[in-house]
Amino acid sequence: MEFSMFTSRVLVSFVGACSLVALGSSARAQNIWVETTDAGQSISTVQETKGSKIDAIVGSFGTVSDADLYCVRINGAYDIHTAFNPSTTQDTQLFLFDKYGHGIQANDDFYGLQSHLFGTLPAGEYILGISTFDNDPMDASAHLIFPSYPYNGVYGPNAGVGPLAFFNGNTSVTPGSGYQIHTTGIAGCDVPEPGSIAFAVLSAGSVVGLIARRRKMS
Ligand SMILES: [Ca+2]
Ligand SMILES: [Ca+2]
Ligand SMILES: [Ca+2]
Repeated sequence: MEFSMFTSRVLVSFVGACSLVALGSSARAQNIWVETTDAGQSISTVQETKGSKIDAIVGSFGTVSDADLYCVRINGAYDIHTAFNPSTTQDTQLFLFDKYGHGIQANDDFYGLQSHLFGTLPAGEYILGISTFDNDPMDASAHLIFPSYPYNGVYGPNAGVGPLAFFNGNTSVTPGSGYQIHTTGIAGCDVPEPGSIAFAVLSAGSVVGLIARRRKMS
């Protein structure tokens, strides 16, 4: 609830897309990704986040059928949960997919109606999704990607389902309602793969070596 004093609109004007903000009496530094326009709800319209460490994602549900997908990087342990302003009681759902849209984990109700994902994943890009009950991710054959009942379960994907194709289901969310996703172990998608850094260093070394060899030969 550390962000309750801010609305997402204030955050947009105050911190821009991703900034360092001191929040609350503890004045802890927080890197907050603010939804830029509306994050998409298909694999081709996932919103790319930026930053070496993201402590929270702040956005809003523009319509009753709005779902938002964010590209994030995870490298090991992660913990992701929702929290709304105390004045609202939206019923969130959280989803984690691989970068191709295959389901990894989902939860609807963990803390009351709020949602919680946690675990450990190999280093890579993932898609973090949020919607409100009962707007669920479906595959191309209109199968639910995740079980949805009991609502408090933290689920892996249903057997035999394909990647995310669309969201489907009725919600009672008030259009324009804001959400806050608190994240631990999450970075932006602009952070390069550890392997690609090593490759870049090796490539740079190879170029230097090649130049040195050519100078010796000339
Ligand atoms: Ca949105
Ligand atoms: Ca959206
Ligand atoms: Ca919920």
